[in-house]
Amino acid sequence: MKLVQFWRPNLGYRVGLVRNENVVDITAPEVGLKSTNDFIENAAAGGLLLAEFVERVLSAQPRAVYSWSELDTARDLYAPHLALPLMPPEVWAAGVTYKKSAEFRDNETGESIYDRAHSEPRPEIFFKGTTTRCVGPNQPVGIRRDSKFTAPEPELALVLGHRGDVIAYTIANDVSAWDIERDNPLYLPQSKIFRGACALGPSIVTPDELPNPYELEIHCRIIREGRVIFQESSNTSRLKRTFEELINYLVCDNPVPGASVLCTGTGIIVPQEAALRQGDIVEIEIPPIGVLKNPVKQWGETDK
Ligand code: DO4
Ligand code: MG
Repeated sequence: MKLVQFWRPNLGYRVGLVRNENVVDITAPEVGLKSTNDFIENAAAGGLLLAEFVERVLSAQPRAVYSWSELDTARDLYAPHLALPLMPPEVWAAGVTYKKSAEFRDNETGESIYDRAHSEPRPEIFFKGTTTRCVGPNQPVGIRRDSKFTAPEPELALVLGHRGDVIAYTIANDVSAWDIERDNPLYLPQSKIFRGACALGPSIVTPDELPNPYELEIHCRIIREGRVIFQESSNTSRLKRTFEELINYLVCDNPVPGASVLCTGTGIIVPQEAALRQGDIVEIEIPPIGVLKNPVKQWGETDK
């Protein structure tokens, strides 16, 4: 099952079930189901899987239907558009889970700290932010004003239940200021957490639709002035870690709230020549989750 959130003028945020090229509005405010988070909480409270719970709600009454193409558009308060597929109370991320990411970072610093985190039993896990730092499909991801080399990190992300179970999958762009991280690994939080540093979406997909999440193709494209200036693909089969391993370390004596997200690391490394610039478009595609597309915004003096 594939779910989205979208904005409907006059009605506010809605929850949608994606069926082929259409989105069925399954919001039921009369019974407290106004957001994806409400669906997640209510499913857990009733001891049901998210997909099972949605099926029950769906059968209650006829629903409005929208076409995907109508919703897949930039944010405009006066027009329906896709939004963040959920509001994660916390976003966490695992790092150097792919060899390529560890090698790139060690080459940059001349150290082997990344290789050690790649190889040792304890994974690298860091805090990535809250909903405030997240953007949904078609909303701008950011470049900090003090960074000259910010890059997208295309990642499969896990939506976690309150017991650390995987209740859905989504796409994340762990946008990172690599020059700040390269200066000194102790600057990691500043390279990772800022306005528009995390894009999520376009949908969340429940596990029944992704029988093997360790065999997913991940494609990334950067488009500048209508031209593809970078494209590369990876596959989750190259992940060094299992999701269980990552989650066990994440939730070890750490109460992560339900509907939080864990990004699983990047296997795609963008060269410095393709560092993000104002006006670029980043597309990350993981079939069957969809294409997460975001324009890039350079933050500056006028942005408070
Ligand atoms: O410490 C570096 C962060 C690594 C990361 O975010 C990744 O490999 O995806
Ligand atoms: Mg990352």
